[in-house]
Amino acid sequence: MIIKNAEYVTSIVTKKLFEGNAPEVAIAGRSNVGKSSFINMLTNRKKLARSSSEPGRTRMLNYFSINNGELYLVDLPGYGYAKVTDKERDSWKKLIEFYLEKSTNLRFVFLIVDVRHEPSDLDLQLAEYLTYYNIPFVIVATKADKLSKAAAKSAVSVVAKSFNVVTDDVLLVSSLTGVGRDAVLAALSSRI
Ligand SMILES: Nc1nc2c(ncn2[C@@H]2O[C@H](COP(=O)(O)OP(=O)(O)O)[C@@H](O)[C@H]2O)c(=O)[nH]1
Ligand SMILES: [Mg+2]
Repeated sequence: MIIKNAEYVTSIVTKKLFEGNAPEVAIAGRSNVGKSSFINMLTNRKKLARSSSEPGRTRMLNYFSINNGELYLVDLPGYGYAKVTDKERDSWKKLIEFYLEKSTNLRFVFLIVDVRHEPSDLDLQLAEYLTYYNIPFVIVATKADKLSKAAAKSAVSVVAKSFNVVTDDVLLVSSLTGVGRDAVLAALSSRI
């Protein structure tokens, strides 16, 4: 697909969905893994989804409209950030689960991991959760620019093995350089 334009639509902080009339694709992953940067890279907009050096601060679901409402990208709150209270963590989890279970327009989830690290238990739990609810997901290994080509290739196989998928099912991207952007857009086209 070709992304011609993108704009911020709304955020939700409570269990009240935004009901647009278009397919939705959610972006999930640990806090600071690069979710917002991934959205910025896809949309060619440096500051559309705010990328922050202060992890764990996205407490909302943020909706972005692509091509004037052809599609919505939904930036989910990141998980796994240590410096939050149990109560906060619990309310984010409930919000994410509410969205994943109740959104009728959700087509699939981009599950973002850092290519340099083995997926965490929380990443694997999310994959299991999505499988349980029959929500398709595409694994994206980001920050490819931080490794050499060869190292990135073997890191992708580690990620694939953890999720029990083949390496072709893991999209290697860099939001810094735009590597992998075409493959992500192809995944979008074929799944919405
Ligand atoms: N080198 C590099 N840095 C990245 C990449 N993606 C994100 N980052 C950096 O990682 C940090 C967290 O990114 P952000 O998009 O805010 O993560 P989020 O919390 O998952 O939304 C920021 O400092 C980004 O600049 C990437 O592909 N390459
Ligand atoms: Mg973010």
